[in-house]
Amino acid sequence: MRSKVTVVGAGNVGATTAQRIHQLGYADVVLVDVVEDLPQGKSLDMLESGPVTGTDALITGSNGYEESAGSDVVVITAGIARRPGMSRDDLLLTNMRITSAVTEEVVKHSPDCIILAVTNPLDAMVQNIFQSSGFPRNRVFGMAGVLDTARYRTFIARELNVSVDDVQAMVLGGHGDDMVPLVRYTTVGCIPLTELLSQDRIDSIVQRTRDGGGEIVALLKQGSAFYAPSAAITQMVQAILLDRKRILPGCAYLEGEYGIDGLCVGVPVKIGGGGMEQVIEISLTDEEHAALRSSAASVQELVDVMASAKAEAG
Ligand code: A3D
Repeated sequence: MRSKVTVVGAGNVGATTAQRIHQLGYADVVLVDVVEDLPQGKSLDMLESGPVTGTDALITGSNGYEESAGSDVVVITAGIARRPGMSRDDLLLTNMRITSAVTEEVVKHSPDCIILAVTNPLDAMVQNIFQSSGFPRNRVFGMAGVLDTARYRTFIARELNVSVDDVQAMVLGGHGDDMVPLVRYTTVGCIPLTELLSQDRIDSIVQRTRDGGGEIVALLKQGSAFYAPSAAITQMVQAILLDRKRILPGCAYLEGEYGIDGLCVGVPVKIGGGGMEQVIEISLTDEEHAALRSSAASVQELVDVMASAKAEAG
């Protein structure tokens, strides 16, 4: 029996994610969106690629949640994407309302699922989905660090003209301008990055990583990145479905780890069949720790804005 994965939001990220997961062949996929006929059309198109790509997995589109019932994993990409000149904060309250409504349906139809949140602003949406779901923290977490790390690894591999496979790295913190690439833990074929590149070059790669989302938005003119994001989501979904126990950066609800309590922040986690099975605590220098705290403070500001809006709405 194949696993079942629902992807909510059939836009650029959701549809590309559905395509990647469907093509793996070991999970049936349900694609949900509010736009009439859109998820049905995209799913049928993907289903018809099966004979060519060699997958027997099913993929179905829907404007409701009945078809999604009993999903093992639900990926939430529903929301409004960031447009040029728009800050992540502008998206906050609209996407909060969208993700709250989506979560209610997901919990009703798939009470045992693992939710992977993707909608921006990521950390705040993970917090909102976690609180709205009532699920334990291992079953609600977010994708951002795998994407940020992929960008960082790409820039390092291109700079040194080496395989991306040999660049090991981890980006922590919130998915925003104050993310925390851990240069001290970055290695290339086991060699510390600091032995291979000057501080100036490292600083410029770190800055380009921080600006990575904006760089794509500026080039695309409309919409935001989706190829690398969907690859990152698929890696996390695979880690769950195949119980791989991968150590990856993920946005998790912290309960005192790293001195942060009651907030969703990007940290190293173990991902397997149980979802976010463990928060991995690594030692940080005072400077790295201060950067993580400052990143968490930015997330807290958004969480406070959401709490005020919810209180006002009664
Ligand atoms: P887009 O192509 O606009 O797709 C969003 C889809 O969500 C649209 O098809 C909408 O119709 C749909 N939608 C809106 N409201 C609902 C609802 N209530 N129920 C179901 N579907 C709904 O955007 P995108 O696919 O490019 O991006 C999706 C989200 O992911 C945005 O919030 C992005 O900012 C975010 N994103 C996050 C990352 C991270 O690394 C965290 C990366 C890329 C995109």
